[in-house]
Amino acid sequence: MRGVDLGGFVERHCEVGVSMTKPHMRIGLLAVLLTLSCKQQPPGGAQSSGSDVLEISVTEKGFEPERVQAPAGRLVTLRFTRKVAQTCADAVEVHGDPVRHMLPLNAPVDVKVTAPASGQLAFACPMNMYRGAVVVVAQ
Ligand SMILES: [Cu+2]
Repeated sequence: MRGVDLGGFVERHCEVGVSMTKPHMRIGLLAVLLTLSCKQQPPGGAQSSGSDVLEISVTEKGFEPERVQAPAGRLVTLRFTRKVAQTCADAVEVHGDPVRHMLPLNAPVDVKVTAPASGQLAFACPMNMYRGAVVVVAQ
């Protein structure tokens, strides 16, 4: 009876234990940079035709203005511009829209939405701390 050579076995299993810890912020920044490079329309791009553009800034207070108005059923463009580096609102989620829209610093991001028939359409940062809404108004 020969003893089993455990040397190789142990070595192989020790290699797996490499830690891949990365700071959360690093990942967030990477996501922002990726968004910048592929999906962004140039700032000051054509503000053309048809749909209303509603400008919303992200400041240290959150979304400003917090509430914008649109006629019932109207297709409107929410143009988010994040103006502060340190905020948890580095992205926005619109109710009913599965896409998380990243908000790079100082780069306007257009999100087209259709105003509901009545009431309001809410949007918020991913952690739902800063909130805002498109409020339906009579024409
Ligand atoms: Cu948040």
